[in-house]
Amino acid sequence: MSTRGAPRLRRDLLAVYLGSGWGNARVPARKAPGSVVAVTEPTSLAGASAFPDDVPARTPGVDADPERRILLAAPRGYCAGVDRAVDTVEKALEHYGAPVYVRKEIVHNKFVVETLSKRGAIFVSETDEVPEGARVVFSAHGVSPLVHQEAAARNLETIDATCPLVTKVHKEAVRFAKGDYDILLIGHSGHEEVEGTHGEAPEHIQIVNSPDEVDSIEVRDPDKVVWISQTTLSVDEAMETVKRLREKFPNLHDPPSDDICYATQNRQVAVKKLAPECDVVIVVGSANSSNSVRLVEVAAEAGAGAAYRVDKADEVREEWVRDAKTVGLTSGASVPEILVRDVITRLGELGIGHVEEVRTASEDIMFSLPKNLRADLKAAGVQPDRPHKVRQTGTKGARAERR
Ligand code: 2E4
Ligand code: SF4
Repeated sequence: MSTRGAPRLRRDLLAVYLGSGWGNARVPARKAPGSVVAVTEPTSLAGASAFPDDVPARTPGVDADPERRILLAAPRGYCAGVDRAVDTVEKALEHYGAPVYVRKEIVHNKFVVETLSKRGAIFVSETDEVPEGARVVFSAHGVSPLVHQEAAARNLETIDATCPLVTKVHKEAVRFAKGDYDILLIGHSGHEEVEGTHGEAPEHIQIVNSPDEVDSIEVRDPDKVVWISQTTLSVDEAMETVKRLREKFPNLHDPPSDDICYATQNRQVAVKKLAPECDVVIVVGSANSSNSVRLVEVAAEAGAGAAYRVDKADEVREEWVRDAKTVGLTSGASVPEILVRDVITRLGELGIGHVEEVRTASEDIMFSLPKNLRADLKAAGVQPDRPHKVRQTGTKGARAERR
């Protein structure tokens, strides 16, 4: 079976983008032809991060007030780990055929999950819902070793779409557990990523949900304690927790590199920059998306008049923006750009038609597909359309601003 659908789709979408007009242009108050909203359901959801997002969409035909504007955050939307995970499910469907089982939501976005379901993905909560011997994809958030064992016991063909930056944190946990450290995992209990990381060394790891929990933590040896974290936390809140931990354990060890990933940091830096100028900030993302919810909090803390999360354009309420001169707009790492474009259109219909981009970093990162899927595609003669090695560049923007 061919996997050429995705590249074809990219050209389709690129044509839509090119047709939508570039630049921070003031939009005349008239119906514009070639509206980007025509595409509500793309052929593929992967590859969005490959699109240039350095210029905003032009708002289609509206009676827009030129004095009212949208500040569009960049970077926003898909990160490299999400793009890879979504591409993994799409390529698995194309190559092996439906159904392909997926343990948990591949990423925490309703539209992505609904769209992939329509194409033949079956989302399950646990591996025991997958028929013996069937193929199952593990989500971008990662799984504990126990889940791998359960899958092996049922002879499942697994494809692991865990983001490499989550895997990096798992490896840190294993290494520090081997060194017999007490590991303090800053993150939200119950979140899939935290469950997966915790499962690497449950006897060594304690979860710290917030700065206030620090007081009640007890360790075996205060000189042999290390902190690690979930990848999608608020940087400021996590640093507050670390500060409190260090007050309690002055010899607290740091992880070898940032666990809060480049994408989380970059999106927070961008929304922080625009929030003080905004009467309201709208974040596109699903309710269970940790990084999207953090963007709402970060926007509010950085001075936005108000901040709201929406899954899709029709959730934007007229009263939120009725008196707004400046509306900030961003999206979480699991959000396809098409949903942001729809919100721009909705805001245009509400009279806000001038789009300005606020860019704080550029990203140039792409992760290769999971190894066994890549091998199967190669054996079938399918050309990969992404690198074979993990490439990580472009993360310095966020770090430079934070430190
Ligand atoms: C894996 C790790 O973790 P969060 O709830 O923010 O996940 P979401 O699926 O919304 O974003 C992608 C992702 C996946 C982030 N980190
Ligand atoms: Fe990976 Fe970061 Fe994206 Fe999570 S937000 S999937 S850790 S790149």
